[in-house]
Amino acid sequence: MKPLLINGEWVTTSHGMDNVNPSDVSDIVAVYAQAGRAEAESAIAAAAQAAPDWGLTTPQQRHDILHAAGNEILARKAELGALLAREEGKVLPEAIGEVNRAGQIFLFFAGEALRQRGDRIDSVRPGVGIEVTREPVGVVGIIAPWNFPIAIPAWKIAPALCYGNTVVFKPAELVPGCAWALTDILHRAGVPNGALNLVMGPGSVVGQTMLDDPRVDAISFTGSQATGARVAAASLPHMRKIQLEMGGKNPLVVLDDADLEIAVHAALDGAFFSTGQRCTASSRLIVDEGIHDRFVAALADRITALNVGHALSEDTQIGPVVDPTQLAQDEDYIATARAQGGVLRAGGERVRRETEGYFLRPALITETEPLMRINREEVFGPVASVIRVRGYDEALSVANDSEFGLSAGICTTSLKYASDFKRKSQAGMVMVNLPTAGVDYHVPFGGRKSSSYGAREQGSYAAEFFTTVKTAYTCA
Ligand code: UN1
Repeated sequence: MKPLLINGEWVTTSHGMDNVNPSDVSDIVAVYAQAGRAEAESAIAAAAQAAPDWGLTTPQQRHDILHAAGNEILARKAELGALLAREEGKVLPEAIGEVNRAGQIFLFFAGEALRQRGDRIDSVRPGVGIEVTREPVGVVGIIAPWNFPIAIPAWKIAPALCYGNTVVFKPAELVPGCAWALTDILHRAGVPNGALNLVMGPGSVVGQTMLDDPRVDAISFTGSQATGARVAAASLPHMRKIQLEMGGKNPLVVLDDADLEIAVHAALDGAFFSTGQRCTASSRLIVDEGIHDRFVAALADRITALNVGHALSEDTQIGPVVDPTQLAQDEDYIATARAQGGVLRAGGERVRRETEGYFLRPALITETEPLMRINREEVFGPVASVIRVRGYDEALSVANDSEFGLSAGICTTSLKYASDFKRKSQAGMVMVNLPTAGVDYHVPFGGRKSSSYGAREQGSYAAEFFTTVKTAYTCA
């Protein structure tokens, strides 16, 4: 059984959970220890105890640890990519790409540790000087989702440690493998005892213990809207800092003047790669009437030709859905969309392969209206809907008509429309002639409206969440 890490010790428990391969349910990756309330509390206590010393380490010490971890992740990307593909179902090239991203994130924050600086400002009063500096927040609880098993933990843990915080890390129950490997790498890279703790286990136990404990100073969460709301409500009584990344219903606008090949590729990649299981997925395709039929026909052909199958097979382009619950949800949304008048134009059927896995051909649903459920709620699977519009103004207004505001894209050859869309889109991230998903690791990530709450993740903007500002006055 793979153990928890608490206060620098590997700890086994009486409960273990199987990590099942969604491409082949007879393949168990490994068994992972499950923390109960007691283990979660020990992890929080250890993080609280380690916080003062870790917060006072030199930038060089933090740089060296993050740098060593980043280098090891990059050196092992083929092996870790295979583990990721096996436990989550992302195809191997995407999985290796994600591991690469995680490694780069650690190298970026290794550099950030050396670039921390403050401001020196003259007071409005004579003889008084002011220094503005950043300090660690303290103990950070990290609650990660299953869809990016190594990159999301990396982009939360790396800045947390970089800016001098200690961490209690709860990975998603479906993907303990990458979480364990990452923790092992950081532990061996020299993170001191208690500064990083790994507690696998259910949200209702481990997550809840973190929410209830006043020693947890901040929580960075990525996951569903419903759980995000619980994190927020439970954190308010503690006046705890929170950073929430939740859902999306990301629009990809295709105007009549778009390059058809670019638009079809942006939709195919944005909606269906990573089996559509990205909060940034291009799930609402908003298509101008002049290009609509050509776009839909070309996209449907590409969907039909996609090779859906085992994530580790060389010719697979789309891996399995992550688990039976998610598969049932995807199929429910397809059925509801059809019942409300949508037309299933391509895909949407289960695919049989040699191994038993959760294989679903990506679904394209046309003739949908903005108010249908398929255009309001996040599916989190390989399901995209098409809304036909007349011209740019209608496209913009349909794109913004959502409770979400994570990412938005437009395919056009017009500088005028591209510029206007970048300005008026009510999303945190805007893409021109690109899929809405697939972001860089060194720039801010996050959205508006119900998609996100709190400061941005990633890049140097991560300092907003993972530090607190101090203004110090001196009268000489
Ligand atoms: C990406 O699109 O490259 O959970 C990243 C998610 C997002 C990350 C998406 N937080 O899907």
